[in-house]
Amino acid sequence: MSAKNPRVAVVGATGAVGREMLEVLAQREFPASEVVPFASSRSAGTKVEFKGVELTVRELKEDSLAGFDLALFSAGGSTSEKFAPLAAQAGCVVVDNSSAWRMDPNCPLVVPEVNPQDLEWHKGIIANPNCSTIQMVVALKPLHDEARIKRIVVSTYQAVSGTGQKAINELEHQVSRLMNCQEVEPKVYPYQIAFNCLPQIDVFLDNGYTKEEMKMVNETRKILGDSTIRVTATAVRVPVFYGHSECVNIETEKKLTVQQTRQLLAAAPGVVVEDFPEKQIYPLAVAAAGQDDVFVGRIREDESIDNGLNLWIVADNIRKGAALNAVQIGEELLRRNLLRVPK
Ligand code: 25A
Ligand code: L14
Repeated sequence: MSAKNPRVAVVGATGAVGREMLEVLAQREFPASEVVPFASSRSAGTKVEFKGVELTVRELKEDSLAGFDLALFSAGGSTSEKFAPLAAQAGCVVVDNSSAWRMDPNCPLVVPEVNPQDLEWHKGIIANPNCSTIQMVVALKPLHDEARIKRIVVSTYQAVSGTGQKAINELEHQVSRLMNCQEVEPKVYPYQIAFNCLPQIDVFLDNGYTKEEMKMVNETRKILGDSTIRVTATAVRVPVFYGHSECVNIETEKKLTVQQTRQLLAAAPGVVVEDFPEKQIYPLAVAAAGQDDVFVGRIREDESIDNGLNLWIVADNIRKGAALNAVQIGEELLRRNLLRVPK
């Protein structure tokens, strides 16, 4: 093995995000000497596809990640809490997609277009942010740099794929049963998700917000490196398979016109402006699905305050929101010669 051609493990490789990680590693020709899929004992022995070849999924055990240079984790928080420190101790750098390490002061929380410099101080575990947070900060970073954002009010319209393969199956199943006048019994979500909107993502906290909403508040401040930004969020599950949409209102210190905002966004890495109201052109979840960029449209001045803007921000939650961002972190680690666990 060598850090130039790293051995890469994908943990949670049978899940919605894990399979996309394999896909993105292949598409971007990540210079791995080997890629090995891991999952729980339930899936050990099953096959996943990588570059047209069937790989056999291995069970993740305590000593599995010794000898790997990089492990991309997407197997839930409890798996990450247990196995990420073991991997780092064995010299394998972890990029973790769960919420377990995101707010840990020893773990950088990174979106490569926004704060790649935070990779410099990693100690072996790097956290991949929440999907809704990633797409929002990619679009807001250039506006914050230019005009300093004071306050963000965001409402999300989140796809079921964020919850994993079982939720994708549940929406499909409920739609087909309801179309046949059959009753549905919710399993993954507390209520019927087909033809419905659920104002709850993840569990409720003591302050009345959901955990997903508070992730957006805390992660946004950590990634932008500005604890003074005020953020308030409402996270809603909608019956969409792939692609999170967000209605984002910002208040800035300096005024930004619509024209300036479009120019700043058009020049920003990873952002595509789709904003022609006269032609009814704006970002759509079904169009963003399978794409790498963050799409922004419906750019309007908030006429109720002096320096305010409204934006509609859409991205593929499984790609930029999870798998792609994790692989981009791997690429940036290689570029900066940081694919090693500091002593
Ligand atoms: O609540 P938690 O713990 O935080 O977990 C939340 C879940 O949300 C997803 C992810 O689900 C996670 O498990 N998730 C987390 N962060 C996410 C994010 N930012 C996110 N999704 C989107 N964005 P998932 O379905 O994507 O992935 C689950 C993977 O984790 C593996 N796993 C679980 N426990 C593990 C483990 N791996 C190693 N060690 C452990 N202890 C899990 O493996 C899966 O790969 P598995 O063996 O349990 O998977 C088998 C089940 O996967 C489903 N499935 C897979 N492929 C398909 C499929 N179903 C239908 N069609 C398929 N093609 C089956 O249900 C199967 O039983
Ligand atoms: O913190 O949509 O990455 O259910 C895990 C659950 C993202 C959203 C995280 C969902 C979340 C996801």
